[in-house]
Amino acid sequence: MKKTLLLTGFEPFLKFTVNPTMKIVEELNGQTIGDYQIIGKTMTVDFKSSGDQLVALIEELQPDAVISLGLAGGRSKITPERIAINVKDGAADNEGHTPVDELIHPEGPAAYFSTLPIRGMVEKLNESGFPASISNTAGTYLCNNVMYEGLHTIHTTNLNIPSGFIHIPASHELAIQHGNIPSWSHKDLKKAISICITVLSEKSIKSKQTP
Ligand code: PCA
Repeated sequence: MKKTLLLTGFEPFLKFTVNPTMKIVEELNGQTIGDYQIIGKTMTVDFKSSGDQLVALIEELQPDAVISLGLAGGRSKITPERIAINVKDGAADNEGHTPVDELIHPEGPAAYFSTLPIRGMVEKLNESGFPASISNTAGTYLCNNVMYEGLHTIHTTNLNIPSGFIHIPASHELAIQHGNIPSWSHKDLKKAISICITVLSEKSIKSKQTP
């Protein structure tokens, strides 16, 4: 049976005039990878509304899994995130908000672990020739915020679907604009995310078959 995957990216932010995650989710929108039909959506970089946007998409689309993507300009590898922490703090978002040491949900736990098969994703990416490693911090900016909000809503509504976040390096297009940052071709970034979705699909099948 076909399942749906909500795949989110972000609009450009700070000094980054394009966000490679946006193009990936636009191009993968409507495609099927493994068991998953992909619904691609782009979210705003806004501390006050990005979390609500993700929660609304989960309520409306009732996906069977959620993967959110974000740009980590300066990282050289694909990095599935292990953990989202209950903190908002950082540079100005696209609306000019600059929260300092704030909790995302005052009643929420300190952190949530990703429920994506992050180890399997990293292994498969490396086997396929793509540099990847697990990241132990998604930061405290919008990417952490959206990862926490997704896991929090899934946990508090007993949804029991896999959810998590993958940071990607800059595209060549961005590196040309910003000089000294590691970059990948758009084709490789998109292929790497497709591999992550394949792993999610295979791991889900396995866990269904295991008594
Ligand atoms: N990366 C930022 C926010 C949007 C994006 O693509 C982050 O790492 O928090």
